Amino acid sequence: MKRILITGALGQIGSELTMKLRETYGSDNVIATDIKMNDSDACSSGPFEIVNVTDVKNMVDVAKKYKVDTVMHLAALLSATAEAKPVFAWNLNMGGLMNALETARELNAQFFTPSSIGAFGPSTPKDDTPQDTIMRPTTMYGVNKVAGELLSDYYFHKFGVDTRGLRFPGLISYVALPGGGTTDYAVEIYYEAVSKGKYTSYIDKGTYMDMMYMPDALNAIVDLMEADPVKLRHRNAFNVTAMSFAPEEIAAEIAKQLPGFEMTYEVDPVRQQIADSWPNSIDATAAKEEWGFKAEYDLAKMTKDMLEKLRHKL
Ligand code: AKB
Repeated sequence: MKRILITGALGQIGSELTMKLRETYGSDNVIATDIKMNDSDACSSGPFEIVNVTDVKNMVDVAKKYKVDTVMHLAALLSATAEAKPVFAWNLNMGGLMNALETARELNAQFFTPSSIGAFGPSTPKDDTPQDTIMRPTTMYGVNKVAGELLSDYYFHKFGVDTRGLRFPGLISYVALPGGGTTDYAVEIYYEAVSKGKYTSYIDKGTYMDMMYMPDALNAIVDLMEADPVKLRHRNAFNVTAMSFAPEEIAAEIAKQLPGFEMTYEVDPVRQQIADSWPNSIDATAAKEEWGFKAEYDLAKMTKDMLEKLRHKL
């Protein structure tokens, strides 16, 4: 049985991952932490502690209090916010990661942190981007993610910390909204489709990016963390993806299921430039071969579920 500390537990991934892990490993065995509390289930359904990830003592003290054997470090700024506040992003994303790795080292704990398609850059092959390839990102977020992958590998080789990671595409969910990402349009579009019947996209037509529905992302985290280490040739971090689409394709799928839906464009140059520097589609063969990664949701199935869930929620 695992005993897991999660940082960033109230964020887009954390709020759902906390609930899934509590169902899987028991509520008392999943310690949710974040910089502040809110009234979500992640706070009320099990142990919750305030943790500032830039304060290593704070993190280690909480980890020791609960005797955790796994650290899942999710607290980070996403790509667009990091681009607007690069120094803050470096300090939070890299400082927080270093502190979380140190916490894992001190407690001899297993470690997970997400990387991203943002770790790739304009000189990376754009289609079917391989697992091992050129990684020269041009965004602060991407620089943080590549450095984070290398640092996580370093902690594995140097200190024997069982570090594992996933290069996530844009994650789509009806539970918690993302904030400050480039792929956020693919979440917002569903909310506005249901509430207003129309959406103005800040990403231009013809811009392909990988995406994944949250249930697949949560399963991927659990499966990777349960995977037999002997089978892992890679660790930090595995390409994973479920679909790749451009704004006009998600709009067409929504219109099929919600007749009358309309989309217009008002391109944001900053987020468009970030999107243009990322792959069109990535290749997840290594994840499939080394630990059996699979995704259940394609664009049509995800759209059906998103629209159904949001009709009840909004
Ligand atoms: C972002 O857009 O910044 C994130 C990501 C792909 O890492 N969703």
